[in-house]
Amino acid sequence: FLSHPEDIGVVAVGFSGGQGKAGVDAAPSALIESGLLTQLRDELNYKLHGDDKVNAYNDLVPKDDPPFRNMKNPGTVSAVTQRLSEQVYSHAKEGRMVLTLGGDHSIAIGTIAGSAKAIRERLGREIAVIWVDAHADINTPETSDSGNIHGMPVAFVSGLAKEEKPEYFGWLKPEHMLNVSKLVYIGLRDVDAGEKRILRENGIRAFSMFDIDRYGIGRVVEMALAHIGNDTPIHLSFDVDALDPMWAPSTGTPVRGGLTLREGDFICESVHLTGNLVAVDLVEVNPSLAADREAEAAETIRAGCSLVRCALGESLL
Ligand code: HAR
Ligand code: MN
Ligand code: MN
Ligand code: MN
Repeated sequence: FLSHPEDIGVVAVGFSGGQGKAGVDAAPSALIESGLLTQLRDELNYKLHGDDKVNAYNDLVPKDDPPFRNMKNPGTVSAVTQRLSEQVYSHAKEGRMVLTLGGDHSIAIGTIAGSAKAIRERLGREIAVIWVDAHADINTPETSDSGNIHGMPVAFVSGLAKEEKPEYFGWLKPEHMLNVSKLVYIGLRDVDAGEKRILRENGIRAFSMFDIDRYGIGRVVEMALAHIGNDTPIHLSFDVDALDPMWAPSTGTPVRGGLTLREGDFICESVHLTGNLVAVDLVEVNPSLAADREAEAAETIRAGCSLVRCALGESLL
């Protein structure tokens, strides 16, 4: 599905407004400083497009951004994700793979909107999304207890949460949307009651940690890919908190009982092997959140780099 499989559009999103903890905006520069882009260039031989500069989007932050329908920072998150959707779209419409380094998971509103629109225009196809996460991030503003938009991105890009006002995600149009029948989750273990109802009522395919224990990661990935179908462009949205805190402690909402790093890498490798990957997000790395800060942040950054390299084919022999 890529016309330039050796080209990657990189978007570095230094944004934390989808949740309350500072620091997740520093992730892209930490990932880049640890050598991720150099490795993609020199070891995996990709040609990278888009500058290594981290977008802070400060020009988009409204002076006053009061809560709306229970959402925190709604105007900011809407404006940033709208701009991001245009950045992702401009790479994807050239037939490049798009790699987005977050930032909190609210940014997936922009990345999915941008790739869905580009793939529709270029190929007349709908994308599938593999969402790897401890959380389902499918709250509507009304079902969310926290009001944090990083718990709502899937609801907005799938149209389950609707809003007309353009300054509050009303800019999302049908061409940006993800069909929930093409969504599959892996790694869930902390899902709110309202989210469970949404998953059930919409028949959304989800593999929890229970399924991974029961079937093993190999069969789970096989079933997830079978659900999507083997001729479908795939957008992989990987929240580092899908990994167990043993491997990724520096993240805003760690949940014990998660994936091993090896299981996370396996998911990424398997998706790479389909040959259908068109976009990757890596989100929720927060280098400033850790008890033993330096060591734990470094461990989390290392894990994030490993996931991205695996998604881009590093382990192919
Ligand atoms: N479900 C909770 C909420 O809506 C927790 C949000 C999830 N946090 C994340 N996203 N890191 O995966 O607030
Ligand atoms: Mn080319
Ligand atoms: Mn998430
Ligand atoms: Mn999460």
